[in-house]
Amino acid sequence: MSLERIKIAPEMFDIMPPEYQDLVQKATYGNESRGWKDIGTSKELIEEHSLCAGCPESMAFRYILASLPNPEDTVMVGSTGCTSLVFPHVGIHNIHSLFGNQNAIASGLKRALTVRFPGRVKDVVVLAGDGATVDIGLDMTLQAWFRQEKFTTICFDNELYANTGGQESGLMQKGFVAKMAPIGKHFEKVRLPEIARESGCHYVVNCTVSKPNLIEKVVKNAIYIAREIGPTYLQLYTPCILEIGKNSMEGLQEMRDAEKPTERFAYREYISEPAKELIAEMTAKEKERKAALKKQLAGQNA
Ligand SMILES: Cc1ncc(C[n+]2csc(CCOP(=O)(O)OP(=O)(O)O)c2C)c(N)n1
Ligand code: SF4
Ligand SMILES: [Mg+2]
Repeated sequence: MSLERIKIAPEMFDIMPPEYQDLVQKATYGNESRGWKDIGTSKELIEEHSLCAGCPESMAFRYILASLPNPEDTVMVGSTGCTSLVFPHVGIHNIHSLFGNQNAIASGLKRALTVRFPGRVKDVVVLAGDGATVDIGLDMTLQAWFRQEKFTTICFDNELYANTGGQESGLMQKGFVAKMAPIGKHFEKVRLPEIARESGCHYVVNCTVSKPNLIEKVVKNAIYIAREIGPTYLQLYTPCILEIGKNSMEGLQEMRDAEKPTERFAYREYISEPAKELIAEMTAKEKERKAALKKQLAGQNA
């Protein structure tokens, strides 16, 4: 979907739902410098959600949607879990896959879009829980990375199966006791960021979603690198406040605690050599663009 295509024909305008009119007129589609700062001032691509009040997944969704560089031409692929409760409210094309199949679906989709729309940038972004990414979907996740499929995989890591009441996941911490895992986890949290790197991802980040500017940066990097070079992976801590017994105001502090230097969500990043070159090129171009804009503004004000 391009910006032109989502314009409403004038004779149909008044019969379109108000939410759709609002989206077409006030969303940040087509704005090159869109980002987290648009949240609250422009039409957001998510306004309601059916997650628990205060669930950090809702913040994560907002930051990610605000940071997509090309939302009109992005398709997100979701999987069953708490994340899938949000997709029906999102103003971006999205597909729900069978639990665990998300990276297989995304592979076919990305290839099909490339053939169907040659010369047009079409981004595919997988967004799924840890159960979908590392347990039931691990084969699909890894095979997509081995094949160097050009899309981004984002895992909302809440360290358990939240949507089905709290079963153990591969990304759960050792020793953690959940409602449906009463004897405590017996083995260490799977090191998926390291596995992603070994499996061919060109950009891997492990962090929390406590800082919107950081999320904007890593989402943009991940998408640009996936577009040009190959698979990218973001593992974002979005604690299940319901399962760890926190109230709706405590999710942010939980993330801040978990990102301290010795903790499991301390910021970690890997960038392959070709990806580093691409980021350097893009940074230089962005600098040029901003300088040109400044010059133009100065000219207008003179
Ligand atoms: C093929 C299949 N197996 C199992 C399920 C049941 N199921 C639904 S959600 C879920 C767990 C989701 O956990 P996760 O991916 O971590 O997402 P979260 O709910 O924690 O965000 C499971 C096992 C299913 N819907 N489909
Ligand atoms: S169960 Fe947990 S992860 Fe799911 S919506 Fe509620 S707080 Fe969020
Ligand atoms: Mg989970």
